[in-house]
Amino acid sequence: MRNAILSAIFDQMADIMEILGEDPFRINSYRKVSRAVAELPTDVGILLEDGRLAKTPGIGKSSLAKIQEFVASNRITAHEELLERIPPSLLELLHIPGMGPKGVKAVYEGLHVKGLDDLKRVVEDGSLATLPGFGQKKAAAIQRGIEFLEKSTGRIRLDQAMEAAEMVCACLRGLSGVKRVEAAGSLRRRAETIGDVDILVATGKGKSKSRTSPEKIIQSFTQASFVERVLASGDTKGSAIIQTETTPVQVDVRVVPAESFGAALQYFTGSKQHNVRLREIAIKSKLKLNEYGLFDGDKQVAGATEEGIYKKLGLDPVPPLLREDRGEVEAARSHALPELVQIEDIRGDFHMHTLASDGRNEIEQMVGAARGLGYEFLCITDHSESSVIANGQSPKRLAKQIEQIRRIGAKLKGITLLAGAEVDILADGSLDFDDKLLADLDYVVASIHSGMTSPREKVTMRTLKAMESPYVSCIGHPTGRLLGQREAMDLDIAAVIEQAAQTHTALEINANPYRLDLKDLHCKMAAEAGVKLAIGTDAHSTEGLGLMHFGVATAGRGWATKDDILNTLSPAKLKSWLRAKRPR
Ligand code: DGT
Ligand code: CA
Ligand code: CA
Ligand code: ZN
Repeated sequence: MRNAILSAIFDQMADIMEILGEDPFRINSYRKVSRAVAELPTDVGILLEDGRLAKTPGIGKSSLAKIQEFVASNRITAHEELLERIPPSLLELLHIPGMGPKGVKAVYEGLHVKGLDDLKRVVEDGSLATLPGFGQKKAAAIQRGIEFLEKSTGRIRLDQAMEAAEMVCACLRGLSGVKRVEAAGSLRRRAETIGDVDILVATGKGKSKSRTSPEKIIQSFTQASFVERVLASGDTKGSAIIQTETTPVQVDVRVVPAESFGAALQYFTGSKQHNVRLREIAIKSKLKLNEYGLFDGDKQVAGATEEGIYKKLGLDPVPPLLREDRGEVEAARSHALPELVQIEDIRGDFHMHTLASDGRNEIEQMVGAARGLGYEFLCITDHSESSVIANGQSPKRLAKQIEQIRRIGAKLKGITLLAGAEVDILADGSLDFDDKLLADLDYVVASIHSGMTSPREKVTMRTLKAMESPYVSCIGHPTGRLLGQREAMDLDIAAVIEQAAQTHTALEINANPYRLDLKDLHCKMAAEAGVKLAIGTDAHSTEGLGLMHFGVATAGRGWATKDDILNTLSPAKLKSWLRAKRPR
């Protein structure tokens, strides 16, 4: 997507200027543009043309001119000029944990380091440790950072981060004197990918012999069996790479006294941008906000709880899912924060596979698992014929499965079994089954599983056309991305949302942590346009139904309330919602 490339260019311009030691004001403004562009809902070209881009906060006149140049020619002269002023390999160093633009500037100027090999050399010969501002400890941290970078692939998925957090939390919760253990950072905000896991530990007041000291708490973490490598181990802070089932994960643990726990939790939950806004508000009220508390001079006026801090700043408490500086601070001030959908509101699941296609369990087993989750409905959606590798069903097999579903459903009490299918959207936008068969289903999720790299016009046309069918209830995993594996299709998401609104079609939030598709920002756009969102786990086994919470978190990050989510309807209301699109 063009916006992502443009955002990265502005970020890189800021990095280079910082390495060159240029005007901090301009550096900061480029960072702002980078972020603003990354969050634009629509292609920059379109927003530029209709004048909306000029009105976007954070994008000034000179940046606008650069964006114009980019849209017209796919390049920015100022960017290319900046690139010529430093060795290109210098930018690689920014990926090393512990090396920011300032660090790169220092090694470039002080030791003539031009790339990774140079940096390794100055680490090994000891000259980095003698460079002002570095020292033994920092040099060692950078050495470990280099090793980590060479082994790791960068950001991890939410489920992987959660697994790591659970391992560490479990090991810390048992210690005496530990009052609370919570995950903070991007994990607490349920961001779609996670850089590292941040864990906070609260200890009780005063000293007692039986109580574990903060230093001992950190040691319990760094000496745990799952730790692969210790990056840092201090009095109140430790950092290590731990090995989960699928990936190494960096975990930071910090120990704070109970009276500062709320402040620390607020600070380390972030996001950084959200915190910057809060600090500005504090300063305006002549207060000081940091990870130890909210202070009036030397007096702590809040800090034990997060709510206390928000309240003292004149804000309603902001749910962690919303802390991205996307309007939540303003909403908190005017008591207009949305009441986000909760997992308890969810009455059923829309997307799952059984042995009939590529799932691992029988329909009856899926029903049992759904009951166990307290659901009132579930919908079986096996693949259609064109999905050959997924053992998609022929029309004949589907017809038989519908009969089977009706038979099983008729005997059930307290839970409604819906007959559905995940139907492929074919290359021309037509559907894999004919209308007569589709009409026998209660729910149809239509998905693209092929030709995902086709141009924007093509993938968008296919999606829009599928929604024209009166039998398509929902578009499945609309952008097709797989986090860390496959880019999203170049879909015109605004057009898809408009069509969904016009045609009474829901859009899926696929809850699988590889997908989270629609993603948060797209969910927000859809909900604002009045489009209903259907959360589906895309379960391929009974356990898969347990992924629902990832979808609910994504919905929440998209500011979705109960009303926006189809899963919160009773079976009766749901059926009438689904019938509304169909011919009478
Ligand atoms: P990640 O790890 O990249 O997925 O994202 P975060 O948000 O977990 O970021 P991380 O681990 O670097 O820092 C955790 C939180 O600490 C972050 O969300 C906000 C806070 N924080 C870190 N550095 C700064 C800073 O320079 N200024 C402010 N205001 N907050 C910071
Ligand atoms: Ca983090
Ligand atoms: Ca961190
Ligand atoms: Zn599926």
